Amino acid sequence: MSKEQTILHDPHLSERDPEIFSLIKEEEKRETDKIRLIASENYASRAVLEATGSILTNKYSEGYADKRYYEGQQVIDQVENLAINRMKALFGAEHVNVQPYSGSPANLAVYLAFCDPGDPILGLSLPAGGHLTHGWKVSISGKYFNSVGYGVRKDDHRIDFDEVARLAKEHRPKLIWAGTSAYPRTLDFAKFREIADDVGALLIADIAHISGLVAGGQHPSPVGIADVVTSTTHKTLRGPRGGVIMCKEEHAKAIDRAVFPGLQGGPHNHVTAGIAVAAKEANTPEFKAYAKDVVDNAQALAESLLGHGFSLVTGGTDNHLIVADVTAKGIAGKVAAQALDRAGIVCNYNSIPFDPRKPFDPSGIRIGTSSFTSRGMKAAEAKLLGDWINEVVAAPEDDKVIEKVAREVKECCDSFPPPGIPVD
Ligand code: DSN
Repeated sequence: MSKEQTILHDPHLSERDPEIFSLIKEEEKRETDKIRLIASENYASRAVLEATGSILTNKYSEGYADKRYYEGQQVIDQVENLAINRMKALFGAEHVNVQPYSGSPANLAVYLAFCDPGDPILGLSLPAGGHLTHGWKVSISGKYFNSVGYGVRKDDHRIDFDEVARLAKEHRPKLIWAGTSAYPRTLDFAKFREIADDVGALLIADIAHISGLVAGGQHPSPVGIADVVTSTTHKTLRGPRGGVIMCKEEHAKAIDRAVFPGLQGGPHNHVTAGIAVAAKEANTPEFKAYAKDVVDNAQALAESLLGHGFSLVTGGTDNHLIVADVTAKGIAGKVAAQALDRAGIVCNYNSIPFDPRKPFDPSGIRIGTSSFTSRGMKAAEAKLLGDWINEVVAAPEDDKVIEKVAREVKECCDSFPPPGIPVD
């Protein structure tokens, strides 16, 4: 086949599949014109997107560098080693595995490495701000293991370390999770370590939400304290959708065997390349400034919301996220989230600790500032954002208010084009 014929048979996406092409364009516009506040999302850079969208997707490479089950790994071994070494340098980890497909498989690999079915495990319960994979009953982690959940204190919604210690003594868990999905405060990894040591448990830190803050020096690191640290790579870290496990050298074999061949087949090499790029980007002074801005913006937004009389879980934030109990404003979380979406402000409804309402119709909303900050928005915009949220929550059915806020949000967004999205 001549070069011309190959090109003829390999059209661009816009020609090959106009439906998917135009849906991608539509999503680009949505991500450009709206303020995205979902705490687990971000904007990956153009460089990360280019690596992740590359031909590295074509290659199979089951195994690890120099020990693969397929030939032709001259390039892939270098890509994976770069990703590993950059993550090691970024977090100071002894051993790194960059193959988990995302955070849930990374956590499942930890169970496979250290637990047998039925073993006791201890994690922050989902309604208190924990993650599904830390033992919540509907997840495999709650079904296959004898899962016990600790909570937060009723008076200040902070992690109840007395309860963690008591439950650890009572149930002697194989492992203890220190990690969260909707918890706005700093985690005291040393305190978790103390409790784990008292009962001979492994300490596993899941830093999926905060890994960018850890890398940027805005949150204490569990590396060197926890036995194993898991993370996604796409939240505050701003990489592609992926997962990573970091551990002490003594656990390296168990973790690597659990990921492959225990749980997964071939690693997604295009994602590994994206992780390598993100780790390089995160090891810069610019990224440190970004991480600081993420926290500063969350605190400016919290202040603005508190000024409007919002009730915030724990009364504020130390990290990238805020959980607000909007029932105090006479509205349910889902109604608030849907009205905000119509106004161009995208967040998610969320349970609050001790929520009297059901998870599908809870009392709160969760708001994160990672994507907002990636566009270069700062405290002045965070203050405005608090004003807009207040306006919408006060009049969720009023189309005039929603349209006015949507116009103002769009105008603001026009001044802060997000990274990674081509300008047409
Ligand atoms: N479900 C994700 C979140 O939004 O926090 C984490 O996996």
